[in-house]
Order: sequence, then C-alpha cells, then structure tokens
Amino acid sequence: MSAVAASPANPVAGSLFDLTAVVNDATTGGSNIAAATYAVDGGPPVAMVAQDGAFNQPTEAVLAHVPPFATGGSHTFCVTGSDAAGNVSSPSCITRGRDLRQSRGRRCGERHAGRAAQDNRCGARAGRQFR
Ligand SMILES: [Ca+2]
Repeated sequence: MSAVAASPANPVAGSLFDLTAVVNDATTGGSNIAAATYAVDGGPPVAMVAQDGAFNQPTEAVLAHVPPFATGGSHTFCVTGSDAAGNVSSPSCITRGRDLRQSRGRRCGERHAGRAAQDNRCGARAGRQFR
C-alpha cells in the first residue's frame, strides 16, 4: 500500500475529488489484489475501483470519486487493500481539508450573508483570533 493521494491535492468543502492509491501485495506473497476500499474519518468502507478496470495484478492503482464534503475542516481518508489470498493491508491514510482559520472565516461569513459591513467585521475578528 502506498501513494495515497487526492486530486486536486487540496480539495475544499462542496467539491468532488478523486482519491487514488497504489495497492501492492509484494510484502504478503505477491498475490493479485482483489479489492480496495477507503473510509472517511473512520466511517464505513467504500469500494474503490482499479484504474485499469480490473483487479488482476499484484500491484493495482486504485481510484474512488469521493463525494463533496458536507462539512468544512479536515478529513482523514484511509485506504485499505486486500489480496486474492484474503490478506488485508493496514490502512494508509491522508488528511485533507480546509485549515481551521479558513473554516472559521467561512462559517462566520455565511452567518452574515447579505450584510456586507457585518461580514467585514466578522472576518477581521476571525482573523485576529488566529494570529
Ligand atoms: Ca489491473
């Protein structure tokens, strides 16, 4: 298991992105990879597909189209592979998402949507908190 990545590299809330990984069975006997899944923030596993269309090699590049985040902040994505012999890899994880300051500013702005003056004050206040 290696090279878990997101495309775009830093997805934001509300946009779809692709999660990719390379699942490699070299350390557990070189069997063909049979499946891969990802989980968001420790949630239920979701199936990934082989990028070349079939799980039929000891090394498979895998892909999932991850739905838009419902919430801001960072999220952890863990990819797990399993091989034809039933070996399951330990998860390989990445964390992606907006940082705290951006997340805080966005929520602040949303609350004051349509009230420009208040929105500006809100942003300044949020900025000071994180200096
Ligand atoms: Ca393949």
